Amino acid sequence: MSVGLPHGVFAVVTDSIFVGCTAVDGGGMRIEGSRGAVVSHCTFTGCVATGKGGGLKAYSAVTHALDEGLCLHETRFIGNQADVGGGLHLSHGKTEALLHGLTFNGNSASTAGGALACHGNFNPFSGLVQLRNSILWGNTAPSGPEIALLVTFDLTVEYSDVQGGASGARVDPNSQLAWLQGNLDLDPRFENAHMTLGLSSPCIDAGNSFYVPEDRADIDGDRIVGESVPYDAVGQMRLVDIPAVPDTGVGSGPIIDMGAMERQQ
Ligand SMILES: [Ca+2]
Ligand SMILES: [Ca+2]
Repeated sequence: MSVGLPHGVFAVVTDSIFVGCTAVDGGGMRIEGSRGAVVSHCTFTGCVATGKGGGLKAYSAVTHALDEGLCLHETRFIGNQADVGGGLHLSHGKTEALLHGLTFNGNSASTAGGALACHGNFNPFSGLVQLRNSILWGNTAPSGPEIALLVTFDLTVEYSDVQGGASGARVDPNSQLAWLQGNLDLDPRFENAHMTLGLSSPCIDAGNSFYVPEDRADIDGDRIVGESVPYDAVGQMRLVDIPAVPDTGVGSGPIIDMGAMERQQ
């Protein structure tokens, strides 16, 4: 079953697994012109869209423009397929999204954006998306196997491991890709199909702990939404230090790992 989130609502979807779902757009989930949305602690796997967004498509219509933004975090996209945006597709101007703690692996697009495609239609409004503490690795597409910025879209990337780096992304002439601090282009050394990081992974203790978003979905059920998100994508502690691994990231305590899965020991 796929889930569609319509105009005008503020949607919170958390702690869910979307397996083998199919749709024209948004194989697992489609968010269409919602007031805003939080999607966290989810897994999209084996979902197929014949159009856009194999796992998830989020789209801001002109009058319902995700005014309160999209926060998509601590979520895995594994082995999804689409024409554009094999894992995730964000479209139209005025979409503002924060993407944090995501892992994309094995997603494919037949046209562009194997992991992530951002498509802005309405000049001069460009969408603005911030991608932080994430891993995009082992995804495929003829153009932009990890990232495609189509028509007009701005994306910033920080403390993320992206195969092929900035030069591997497709960036259309009116789009901008800002490659900021802390990024890697190194094999994340997943040790299993859950995308757990192997102990030799360069992504361990390599993120920026200050970027952990607020727990707006209250994933730990303590009715405190202003604290930082306590869990990774599968409910393990989010901030864990691995003493044997040098801390290459940033933070005042344990350093977050890149991706959706925190190495626990
Ligand atoms: Ca860590
Ligand atoms: Ca460490």
